[in-house]
Amino acid sequence: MKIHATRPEWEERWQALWEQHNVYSTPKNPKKGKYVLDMFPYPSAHGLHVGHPEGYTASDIYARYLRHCGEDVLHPMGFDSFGLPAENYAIKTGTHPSTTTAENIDNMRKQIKSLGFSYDWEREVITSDPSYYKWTQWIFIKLFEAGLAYEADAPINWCSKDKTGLANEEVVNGKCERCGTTVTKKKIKQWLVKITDEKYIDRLLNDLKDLDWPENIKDMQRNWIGRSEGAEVDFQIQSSDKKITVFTTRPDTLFGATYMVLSPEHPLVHELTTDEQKKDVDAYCKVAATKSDLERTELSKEKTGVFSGAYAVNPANNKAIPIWIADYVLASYGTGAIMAVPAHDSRDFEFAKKFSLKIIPVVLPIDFAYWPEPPGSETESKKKLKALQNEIIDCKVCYTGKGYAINSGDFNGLQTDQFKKKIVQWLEKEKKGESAVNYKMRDWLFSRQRYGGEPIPIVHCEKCGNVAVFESELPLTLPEVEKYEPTGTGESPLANIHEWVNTTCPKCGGQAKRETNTMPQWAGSNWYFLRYTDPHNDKQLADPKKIKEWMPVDMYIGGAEHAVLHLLYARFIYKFLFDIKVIPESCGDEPFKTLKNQGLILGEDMQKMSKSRGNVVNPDDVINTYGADVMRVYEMFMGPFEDAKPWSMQGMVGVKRFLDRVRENVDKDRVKNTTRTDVTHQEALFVASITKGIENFRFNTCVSTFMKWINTWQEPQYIDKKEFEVFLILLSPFAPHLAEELWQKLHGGTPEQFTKENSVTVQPWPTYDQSKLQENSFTLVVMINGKKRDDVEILKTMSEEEIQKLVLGRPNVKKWIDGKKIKMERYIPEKIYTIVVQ
Ligand code: ANZ
Ligand code: ZN
Repeated sequence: MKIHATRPEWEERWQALWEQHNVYSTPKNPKKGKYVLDMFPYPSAHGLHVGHPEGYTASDIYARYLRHCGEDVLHPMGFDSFGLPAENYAIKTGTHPSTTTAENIDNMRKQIKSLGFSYDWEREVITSDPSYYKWTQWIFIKLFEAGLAYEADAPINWCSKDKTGLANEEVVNGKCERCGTTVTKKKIKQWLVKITDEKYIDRLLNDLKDLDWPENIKDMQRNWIGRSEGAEVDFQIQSSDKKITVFTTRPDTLFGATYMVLSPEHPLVHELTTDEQKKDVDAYCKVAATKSDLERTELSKEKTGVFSGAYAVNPANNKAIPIWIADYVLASYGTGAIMAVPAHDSRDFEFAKKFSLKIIPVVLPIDFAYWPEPPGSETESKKKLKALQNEIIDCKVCYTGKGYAINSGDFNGLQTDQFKKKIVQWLEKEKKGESAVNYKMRDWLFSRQRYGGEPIPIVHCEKCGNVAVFESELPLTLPEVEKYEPTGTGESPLANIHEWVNTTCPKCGGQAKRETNTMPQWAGSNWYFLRYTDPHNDKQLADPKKIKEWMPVDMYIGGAEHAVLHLLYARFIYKFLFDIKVIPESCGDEPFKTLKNQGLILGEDMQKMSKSRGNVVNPDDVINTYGADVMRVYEMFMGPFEDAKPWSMQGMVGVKRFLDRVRENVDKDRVKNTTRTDVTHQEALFVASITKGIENFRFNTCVSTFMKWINTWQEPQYIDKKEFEVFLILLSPFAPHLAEELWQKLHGGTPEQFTKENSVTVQPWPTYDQSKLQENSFTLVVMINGKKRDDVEILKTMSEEEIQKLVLGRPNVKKWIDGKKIKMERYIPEKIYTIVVQ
């Protein structure tokens, strides 16, 4: 659909005046400041996509609303600007990454500014700026000093095309997230950050419960941390003095452990494999090394494995059980070895069936609480239970639920939870095991073999080992290089700059070499919100006094794709900075009080927007044709903020018409001064609905309310100026340019007379008497032919006749009854209005 339109001329005019008059500068010395934060963008060459303005408009509405309410607000923006694309471009063209990045930032800043957001640009932060990454490096040194950043020789995910190590989260389905190359393992020296440290991991888990975040995001973090309670149990290897320790969440099934499995990478594999089995085992381990963890653990995958020839002793009953090697057991979880209980673990069950291994049932269900099929009558339920128990006893099914113990010696009859406790006590007494907790989360891989990142401020000295550079030498800046390609040997291009690499040891003054790996992109994004509180400080990361004025963030808005990693890393770093007293005590140790996730904006075809599908909407096109206000209001009107929703040109044109109609009231001189000083009851209802809508992030309902509101302005009547002013103040967070234009017109203000004080953006939020509203009105639901079609706010003072007239005149009702015969109408006072039409 094409309609003729141009961007309203006043939008750029007001943007310039707002900037000139510092309308959005952050208040100094706030008493109780409110911090409204967006996830800052990566300055990509493609510029903004329509998803950016969705979150930024929501946060802008919220920030503007808080200002109208008299709050001191911090609302900043910046750029997360280290990243692979600029570097890959440098490899292709030779253009320095910092040049490309600066151009992309300039372009993106311009685009963001064109939407009229109320950011305080004085506080912009850019993570690749040395004055910023000085403090990213400083944090690293603090982590290093606290023993939380360490070097380790570890197998890393290796992408042979990008020639770099990848974090687990950058590997998708065993392939490199960026280029799709199958990821292999390679061992090199890496820096890791100890996010699993016992001082942090349980805080990261437990503190989630007090956060005002979407529950699904909290669950994703919980699953990522993956805490399991259970036990470690030792199994003696037959005719050897070695033992195998396993981690199990079901120590109560110990008597049912009929074999063991080691992961192919387990250090004991080669030691215990017998000569006859050696060839098979070696061949098996070689193949396993090429598979990703995901491929190995996929449930649907046919199980593979090989017998080691060796046996271990089950500590519960002293029976010898065979030791197998199989890749469904991962080296990186628990102890890398398991006791297999095929009767009660489905992976083990499948494996045992395939290799004809023994199955001993040790748990029988007591009731159906753990069984998916709900029973019918009581006798039927008993029959079913009996049948199930028989199937378990006959090893026909694998039962993973709880129940009571059988085939478990003295423990027979115990129920699962009780059994777990008792057997752990027994194991501890016999010195054959102990209770244990395991986490899925691994330490955070904190180095990249790339040019584009903060240099890790460490020096390797033969005498002193790893030494941090002097803080006074920060920032340790990136040197100029000729070639940006990773060396392909696992080193970064910095390794080739000998003048830079060769240095002296800060401790002993002897010859030493600089660390040549750089930090991952997360390094700059896990603390940027602190820098906004004091962005130009060159003595401290931020003055604790300033941090105290704003932290914690009151409202954090961004995409759900950051649900796990960014938010987890940021929480960890914040807790660490809290512990070392960079964050004042009174701020608490959680950075983000409330979190909101925006939904994905899809193409008109309901598919994800992508170049190849040709369904991408370019924000610049929309702004240049319809203007920033249409873009803003439309994106809020599309649907509930958190939901995925398709773009619709038609919907956008509808929003344009709505804003045009608002403006025409002023153009046609329909707004008149009256003697009224107070808001009417009807207006109060609108104010209440919009206020609630903003507070609950129901911006789409706010826009509907605005539309309903202007429908009440029937010609030829005039609109009361007081009411129109209230309307403009409420509209201002959504469509700030139009609101300012009309506000100034109504008050005869010219651009020359403009000051911050007479701007619509600083007018107090209209108040209304909440109690009066509830006392005096109720919501009436209108049902037409059995379907809810409308709800109407009704004053208690209205007569039944007036209510009937109001209901039948509503656009949402007329739509369904016009041209039809009304067969029945019924009014249930203060509840439902029912209409049946033919
Ligand atoms: C015996 C057993 C019996 C198990 C039973 C389960 C059920 P979560 O809950 O995810 O922590 N396991 C332990 N280490 C493993 C590894 N490195 N690779 C693959 N599997 C491993 O899972 C813990 C359970 O996963 C452990 O409890 C172990 O199997 C298995 F009826 O031990 B169980
Ligand atoms: Zn030294």
